[in-house]
Amino acid sequence: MNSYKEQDPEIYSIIYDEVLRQENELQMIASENYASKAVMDAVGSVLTNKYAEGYPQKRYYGGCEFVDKAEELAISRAKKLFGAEAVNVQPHSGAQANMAVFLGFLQPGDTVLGMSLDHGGHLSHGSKVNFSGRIYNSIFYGVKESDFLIDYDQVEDLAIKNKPKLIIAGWSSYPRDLDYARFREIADKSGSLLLADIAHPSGLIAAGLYSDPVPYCDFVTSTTHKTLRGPRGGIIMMKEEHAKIINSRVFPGTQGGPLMNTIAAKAIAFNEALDNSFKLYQEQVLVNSKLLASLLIDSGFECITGGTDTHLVLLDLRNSGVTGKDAEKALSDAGITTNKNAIPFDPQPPAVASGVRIGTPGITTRGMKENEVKIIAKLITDAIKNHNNEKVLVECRQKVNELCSKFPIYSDLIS
Ligand code: DSN
Repeated sequence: MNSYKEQDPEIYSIIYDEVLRQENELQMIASENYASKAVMDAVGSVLTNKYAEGYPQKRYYGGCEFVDKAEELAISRAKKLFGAEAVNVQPHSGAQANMAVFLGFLQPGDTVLGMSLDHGGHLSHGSKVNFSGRIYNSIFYGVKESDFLIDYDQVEDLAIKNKPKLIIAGWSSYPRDLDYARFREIADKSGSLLLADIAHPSGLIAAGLYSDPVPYCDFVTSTTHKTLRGPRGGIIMMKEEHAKIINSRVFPGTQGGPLMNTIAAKAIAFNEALDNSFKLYQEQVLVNSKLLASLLIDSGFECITGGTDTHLVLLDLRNSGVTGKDAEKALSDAGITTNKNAIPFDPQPPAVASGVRIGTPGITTRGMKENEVKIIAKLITDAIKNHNNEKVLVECRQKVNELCSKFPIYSDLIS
């Protein structure tokens, strides 16, 4: 931090403010987490200087003898963590991991069946504003209006009728487990390849606390920075038979030089996730999210699906008289960072939305447990119910700051 304090005080001050924000406020965006100091140090290491196009032992540049070892270690640790036959650790993001699968096994115009974005899917699963919906023919399944659970019969009907080349099982705001065996059965009936995008639950999966897609899927993509708690990036797990094509679609297909600093940081994160303490952490993430859902329900809120099997809770604010946008702003004023989120069958446009997505990975990394979740549930309730009352929001913020000060996370970065 201090190395550029004098050289570039403007950027120094911006990063310092961000350190304070992350330290003093409750970070409850479900897709964010606090990476370890070791992970962040590796991202900021000299490996950022190294070009290494290609793969270990087959590079287009000299001087790769050490970064080769880092990538080999990242691959072997990821294989062990997820029980995968083959792994590519080079994707810069989850969306680019998905892109490599599309480019590897689909032709432009081929049909892809994914979860609809407004029911909890992801942009890169066929949205018209993304490459996946612009180049390919995307069709969507969703959840049932009665219980907000995935309509597997609809998945099957759509698959059999449209024979998609690829089916995607994955989500960014669905609070329940997935039935990968059922997805496999459907994919076999329709002759489709099956991709699981586990960007959100990958840490839970690594800890054995969410269904494991690896035995059922041709490809499993993930980000490395959400529940997995590594550096910002992507990864692809696959059957060995697909590795040659996938590797060639990552590089040179969609990317040039891999970010070797990030790959080393991924290796560190995978090692952290192989430790028993990571399982305990993920267990607490789930204890915290389930408790948060039940306390918010007790306070009069509705949660999509009535609870959660994951690290996230999706509040349904339709009957509360508050929009997702207003709730996000009130929570932010109270020092609790979340994001407004569409709920399935949302009457509001996405920029307003009727939901708020709240995640527990970040607070759990700070060491917060049931007692703190009780305080947080009360603060969330007070902030949303008093979204127009500045005095209450200021009081909530003071309580948030007090709570955070008892669970320091990056205090060594604060002078
Ligand atoms: N944008 C991420 C999320 O917040 O879920 C998914 O890529």
